[in-house]
Amino acid sequence: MTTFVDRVELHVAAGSGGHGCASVHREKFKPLGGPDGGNGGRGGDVILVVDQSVTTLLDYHHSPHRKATNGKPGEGGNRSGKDGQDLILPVPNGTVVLDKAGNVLADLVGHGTAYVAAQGGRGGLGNAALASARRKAPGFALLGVPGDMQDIVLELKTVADVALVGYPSAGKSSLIAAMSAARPKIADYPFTTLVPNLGVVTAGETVYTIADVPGLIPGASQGKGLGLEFLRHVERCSVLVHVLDTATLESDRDPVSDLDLIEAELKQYGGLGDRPRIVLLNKIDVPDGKDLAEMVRPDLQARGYRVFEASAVAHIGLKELSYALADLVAKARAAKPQEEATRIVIRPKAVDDAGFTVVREEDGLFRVRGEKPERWVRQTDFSNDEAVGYLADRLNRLGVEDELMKAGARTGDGVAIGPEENAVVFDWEPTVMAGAEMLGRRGEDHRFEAPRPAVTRRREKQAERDEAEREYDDFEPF
Ligand SMILES: Nc1nc2c(ncn2[C@@H]2O[C@H](COP(=O)(O)OP(=O)(O)OP(=O)(O)O)[C@@H](O)[C@H]2O)c(=O)[nH]1
Ligand SMILES: [Mg+2]
Repeated sequence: MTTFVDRVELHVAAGSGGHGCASVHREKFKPLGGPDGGNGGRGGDVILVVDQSVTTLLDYHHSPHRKATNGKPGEGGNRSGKDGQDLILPVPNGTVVLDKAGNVLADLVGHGTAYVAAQGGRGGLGNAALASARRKAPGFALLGVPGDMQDIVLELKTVADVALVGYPSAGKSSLIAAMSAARPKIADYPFTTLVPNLGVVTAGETVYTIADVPGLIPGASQGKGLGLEFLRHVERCSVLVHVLDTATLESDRDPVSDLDLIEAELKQYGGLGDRPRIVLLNKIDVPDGKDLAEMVRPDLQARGYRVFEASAVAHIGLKELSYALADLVAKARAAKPQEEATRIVIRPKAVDDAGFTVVREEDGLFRVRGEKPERWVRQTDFSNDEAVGYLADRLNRLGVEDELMKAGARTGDGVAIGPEENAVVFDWEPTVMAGAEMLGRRGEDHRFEAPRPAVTRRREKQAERDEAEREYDDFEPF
């Protein structure tokens, strides 16, 4: 079984953020020196980057699971955890990124063009960063957010100016070898070429790229031979060359019927009708081939084609061909200015960061969806009451409580935060939250409290109000 490497499914996982650390500074004779837990590091991203020296997706076929490293947890003594390393995955120029449903996420053209396929999770804040006037000694830290996981499909659509199409063994790869410095595999059996080869041709002032496509045979559109799927590589080319074999030993073939057949297959594939075409009669170094070429030339010209004769092996007629192609390429470029796409970084569309929704579902469950509430839930250590209280405060501040109330939620109703398959569900207890506020604020450690002058207390009150107006998220490093 041949291995196709111009389409792979890739499973990428970004690194998770490191957990924040909850720690209290300790010194001799000063047992409670204040919170000093550092922040967790950010998880690494998985980034696809176009690298001109990479020509196939073979690597990803062999190992389709890729993961960036996690951020390290924070430590006591205000030490932040190290960020995870981004994982850079080099891909060929012309790689198209799709989701599993086939939607195009990105079309990567131009050396250095990058696409963030999975974003690393944020590191959790340590208790030092969570401390505030209101919450002097938080006994908790935030968890790191798990990294993004994505299943994507990579498809290679070779970016070349000229595409060579034709039967197997017509000499397409031989032509690339003769016209450029590329050294593709050449052999006298069909389907030698399994993935397109790319060569760079210089003709006078013009430099252009030329690619071959695995050979086509009758019925390719029905999946015969290597099928039609390689024609996607032709889609981006601006000029097509029909490479016709004048020296085939197969008795039922001749250049004209070969051409008709390949044209029929191209038509079946579709979308290539507007590309200028050139006909190349190859292998004229063979005496019978030269005769046959002379014979069919008028026929082909009558069909409106410009006809060239060449021998890839004996290097006949190649200069003429390469200049004619340069001419067509130059015209195509003039008609469509090359889009320079160097070093563009494409990030997945940002999710709507601000909003959230509350929906009452059929079974009476209230479902909260939104980027922030869902992330906050993931950052919460549910074994720590204080951390849960902090989550409640955050949700409150965003207005989730109010919306739940408006939607008709009552004490004891089930509330789910997150999507069906990955939600945190709890019983709603709005009064407990309010009550907690009366009993004593979360995170206050009364051992710190000493009698203070009125002016200090007033300053603290103001600081509390200031903090209340601030969005909690502002503290978080991104
Ligand atoms: N005599 C002669 N033989 C040629 C010429 N061009 C190619 N060949 C031979 O034809 C055979 C097939 O050549 P390739 O270049 O591998 O053909 P291809 O079109 O790339 O074939 P696939 O990759 O299988 O589609 C090899 O044995 C070549 O040496 C030519 O101009 N003259
Ligand atoms: Mg070949």
